[in-house]
Amino acid sequence: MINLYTWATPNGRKISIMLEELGLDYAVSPVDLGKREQFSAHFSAISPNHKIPAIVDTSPDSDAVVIFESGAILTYLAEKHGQLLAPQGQARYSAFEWLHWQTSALGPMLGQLGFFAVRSEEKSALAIARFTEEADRLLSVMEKQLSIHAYLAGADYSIADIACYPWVLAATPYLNDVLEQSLATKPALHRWLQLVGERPAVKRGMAVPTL
Ligand SMILES: N[C@@H](CCC(=O)N[C@@H](CS)C(=O)NCC(=O)O)C(=O)O
Repeated sequence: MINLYTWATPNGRKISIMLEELGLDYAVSPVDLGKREQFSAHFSAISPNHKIPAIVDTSPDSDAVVIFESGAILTYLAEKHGQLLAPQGQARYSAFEWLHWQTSALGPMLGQLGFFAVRSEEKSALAIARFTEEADRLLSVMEKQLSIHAYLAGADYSIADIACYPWVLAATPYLNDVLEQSLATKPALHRWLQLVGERPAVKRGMAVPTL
């Protein structure tokens, strides 16, 4: 059985989508970030960076595994089950490119933009301009890729799409004030959002955790 430590955020939902896509039985342990449960002794032993998502896999078919960082978890699950990641060649490494691009660039930039433009009481024009510009640049990179290929890593849906989808979906309403113009000029991105969003496993994964 896999135990998923998660919360109602884009990073957490990447993993519930993946588990739903694979059709695995899993338990959900909500980590209430508002109550600072990410700093509890129990969770710190699983995720020393104090962030969700993390998994503990005690399935009888392999040795017990504990993993934090969404990119590592997606790679582990894809390799273990031989799905959603090409076994070799360009498609495999394209999936890794976009997966790492998401965790190192798209996620952090949209996260910082959300902090400065929405959550922070003090509004810094310089910070908002900087992160809006960078978020727009990244979304344009994605738009270009998706205007050439059906999915981020090429012709097939992969862990790269799973990593990016909850972030782009969240940005469309949450960051609409600052990204409206950017999002309005990205038809391929909207095509992809709809294509990925209509998958039954994605719908189920986006509803985890139930609060
Ligand atoms: N690079 C990490 C980022 C994880 C992350 O930022 N998680 C957020 C929720 S979306 C979190 O746990 N925040 C708690 C905190 O910052 O205290 C990943 O991809 O797993």
